[in-house]
Amino acid sequence: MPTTPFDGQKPGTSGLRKKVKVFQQPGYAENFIQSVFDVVERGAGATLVLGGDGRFHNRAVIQQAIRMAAANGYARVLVGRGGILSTPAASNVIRKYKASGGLVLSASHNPGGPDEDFGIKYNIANGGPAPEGVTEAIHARTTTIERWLTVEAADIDLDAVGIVEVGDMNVEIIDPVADYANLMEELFDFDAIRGIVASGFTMCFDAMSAVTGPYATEILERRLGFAAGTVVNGIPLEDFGGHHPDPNLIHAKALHDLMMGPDAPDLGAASDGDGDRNLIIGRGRFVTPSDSLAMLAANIECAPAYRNRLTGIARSMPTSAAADRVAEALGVRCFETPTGWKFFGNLLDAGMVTICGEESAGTGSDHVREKDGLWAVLLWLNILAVRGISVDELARLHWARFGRNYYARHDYEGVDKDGADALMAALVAQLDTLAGQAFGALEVAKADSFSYTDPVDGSVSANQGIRVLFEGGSRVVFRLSGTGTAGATLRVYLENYMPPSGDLDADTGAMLADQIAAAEAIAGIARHTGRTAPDVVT
Ligand code: VG1
Ligand code: CO
Repeated sequence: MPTTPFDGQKPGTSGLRKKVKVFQQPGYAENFIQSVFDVVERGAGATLVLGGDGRFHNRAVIQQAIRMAAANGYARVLVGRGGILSTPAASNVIRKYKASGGLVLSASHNPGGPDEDFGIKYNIANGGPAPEGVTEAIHARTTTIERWLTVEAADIDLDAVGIVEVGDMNVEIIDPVADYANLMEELFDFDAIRGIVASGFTMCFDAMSAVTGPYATEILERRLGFAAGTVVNGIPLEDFGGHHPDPNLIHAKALHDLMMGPDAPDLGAASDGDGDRNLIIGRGRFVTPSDSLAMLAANIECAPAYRNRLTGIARSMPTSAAADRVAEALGVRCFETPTGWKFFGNLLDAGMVTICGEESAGTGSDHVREKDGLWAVLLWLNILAVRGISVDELARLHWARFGRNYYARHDYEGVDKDGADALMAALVAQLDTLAGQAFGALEVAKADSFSYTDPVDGSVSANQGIRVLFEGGSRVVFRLSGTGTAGATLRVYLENYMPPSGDLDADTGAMLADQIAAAEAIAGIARHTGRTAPDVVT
């Protein structure tokens, strides 16, 4: 007798994401949370961390999760004041206070509000997203669950730091910013950054009315001395001011325009709804996330906490191979994982990699087990301060040494799910015959469906995207999003490598024109989706 409207939807790349209206159905969030509590490992006296990006419905779910945690035998819950914890800050709190795990409430860069998106994700004791084995178990539980447990208790005051009791459990409301800001101060050379700020280095940080506002204001303006007003859109709003809190060139267009204009500060940066993504733009120079990973890795020695301890670099499969060249030059290992931060967890725990990144504006390191937007901004600042150069100069020097991976991602959003599935099925059906075929100027060298075997626990994740590699080293990758909430989203990733001897200052669109044409010819995007152009190019 299932007591729930939960439709057994599999949690995607980053947990469960649905429209707020779906989450508001009686028993829906409760089913998912109870399924988590039923299957995850924890000892007696366990601590749970709770926090979210502050979007609409955040507080309601936090109050309910507190009552349910009390009924499920947790001894202590740590909640960010106001129900706020950025995703990387939640990861840090889980690790620092040795919690058995945490519930992170967010739909990341998706819009918020009564008619928009909500999400819940479970992070394990290492502070990272639950690995596939755990998410599979949670999902299996949601299909059989018949009850959820709660205590009868009134809502608590989420805005007052301190300790209250709910049932037999202590609820501790903590400052969401302090622990995180202290960690950043331990990792980076704040004196060096203060030095360039004092000599006139300027920046603009767009918090996109999302969770990073309070974090950025504390760290950039209060601790590093950037002028008041450096952080814009710094107050978290339940609907993000009606915008997509997605730090890309479309949704952070105002920042991009500023950085390309005459009044550009030295650095422009932004983060997403839950604070785990980052956008980096120098004066007149956009840095692709794939390049950012490579450039940060190549210069990581500038940051005190990383000196002499780079063991390896990991990137998700669709991320460009720019980082691979850095790993090779530095003599450290390089790993290619499926999309989603959870795949970096084992590598980080085993000390096999120090820095990780994804093409989708995610970069992070072994300091927590999530990607971390402000961390990436601070590492950039640390590097620029120590090297005393601009973002543009750093990028040019990097390409002159390693070559340049021209790169773009084309997203076809909200397409018909059957069409998207048919497109992927047709790609799979062609895999064995693609090699040797020519598409315009390009000849296919190899095509496969990406499958990953975790080098630590041996688990296998198959069907993680279709890779088409061309002679000469360029490539196209196709995969369907696991985070959308409407229809399907097709992502097409395009990459073309230019060695140091080639043209390092070309237009990205022109450099990828052959790959774009080949992608259409191979996948029949227009035929399957009815779309002749992507909705978003990043
Ligand atoms: C997207 C990105 C992926 C990222 C995931 C979660 O997933 O492509 O790289 O890890 O979002 O990021 P998908 O399945 O839609 O391509 V976040 O900031 O939403 O936690
Ligand atoms: Co995010």
